[in-house]
Amino acid sequence: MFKFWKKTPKPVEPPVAPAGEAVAETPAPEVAPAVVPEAAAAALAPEVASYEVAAEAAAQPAAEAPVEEAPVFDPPAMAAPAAAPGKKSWRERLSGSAFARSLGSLFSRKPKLDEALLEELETALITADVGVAASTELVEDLRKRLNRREFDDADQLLAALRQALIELVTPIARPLQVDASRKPFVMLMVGVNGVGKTTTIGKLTRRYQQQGLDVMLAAGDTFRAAAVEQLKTWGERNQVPVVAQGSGSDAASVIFDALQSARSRGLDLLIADTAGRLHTQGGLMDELGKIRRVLGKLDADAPHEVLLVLDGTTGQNAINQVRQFRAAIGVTGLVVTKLDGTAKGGVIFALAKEFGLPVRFVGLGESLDDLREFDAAAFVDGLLPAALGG
Ligand SMILES: Nc1nc2c(ncn2[C@@H]2O[C@H](COP(=O)(O)OP(=O)(O)O)[C@@H](O)[C@H]2O)c(=O)[nH]1
Ligand SMILES: [Mg+2]
Repeated sequence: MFKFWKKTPKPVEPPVAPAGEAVAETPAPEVAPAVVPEAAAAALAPEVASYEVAAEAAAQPAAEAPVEEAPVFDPPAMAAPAAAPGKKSWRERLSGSAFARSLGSLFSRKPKLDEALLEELETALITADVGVAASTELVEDLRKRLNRREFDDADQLLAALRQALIELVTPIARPLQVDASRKPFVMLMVGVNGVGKTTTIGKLTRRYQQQGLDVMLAAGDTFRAAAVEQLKTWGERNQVPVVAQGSGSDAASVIFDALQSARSRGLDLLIADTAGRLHTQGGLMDELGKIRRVLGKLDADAPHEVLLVLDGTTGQNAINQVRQFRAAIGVTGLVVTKLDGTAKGGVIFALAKEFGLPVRFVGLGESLDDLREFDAAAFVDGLLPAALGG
């Protein structure tokens, strides 16, 4: 197993990898170290579907392969996360959020329709990360309608709130369309550390495979060896090839190689991981721009989707992250993870109000099933008291 990767213990210095900006700007062919020898590439083809076959490739002279040191695959780590016994509902997943709990307790008291209720509602929304702008606007609209005597009781006001919340997020519930005419369609995952980029890649791999797409992964988080290993584990689980170089290598070069390899094999989808980074890390933020420029040498439109992954528990900080990553590389879609558990739940409304960027997926837990396409009504109903019915 993994002999191919074990093969060459020589120092990892990608032969013609774009080591710096200057090199990255050279014409594509020179930037293109084959990440794997052709034979190994073939051995990794999805239809072969086994890393055993890489042993054959190991028999090849490993001359030009920028191979990293022996990532011995650890079988216990391979145990797939227990598939949820029966997919959990949005409400089951979201009911623990501050949003669901505070609105639930507010309306279960059968409150009187008055200014105090509106103020309490506004506080509850702001506290649940809906953001001041969106909360104020929502409540202001309810206040007008209350004054026009549109509501007979608190339940009617709640129903109006539900409608307004759905209207707020419906425009951003735009699923990601993997354009089949792009071969491969290139998806780049970006975000700060620990938000769930790599885990989401694992879940997306499974999802797209089930849709019949041939997927390849690129280990563009070259910062930590563990990050490369984590992605390979997902590759192994799903039996898809993972293009990687040693940790410390150039991320743009790894992803460029992967695109070349995926293209030459006619694969449908390339999903590239990247290292977590903060806007304060100027060099790392610049690296994103470099990734785009280098990919552009092979496909002017790549990456076709830049997915910014946001941790749903970070609240308003998510807004800043969108600004920063938009400026650094441009963002075409969002994934909001960890909405289960301790998330306050409201950040998606704040994002909708502020940016209008599509939320492609949400993470409602750690199992494979828990990455869902964002569904505006299901989401809102998962947050609001069940009595509302939906
Ligand atoms: N509860 C929960 N945990 C998640 C979700 N998505 C990711 N995680 C966890 O978040 C942690 C960090 O994930 P990882 O993919 O390594 O983050 P990365 O640094 O952005 O690549 C891991 O423990 C994941 O299992 C989610 O939707 N819900
Ligand atoms: Mg990661």
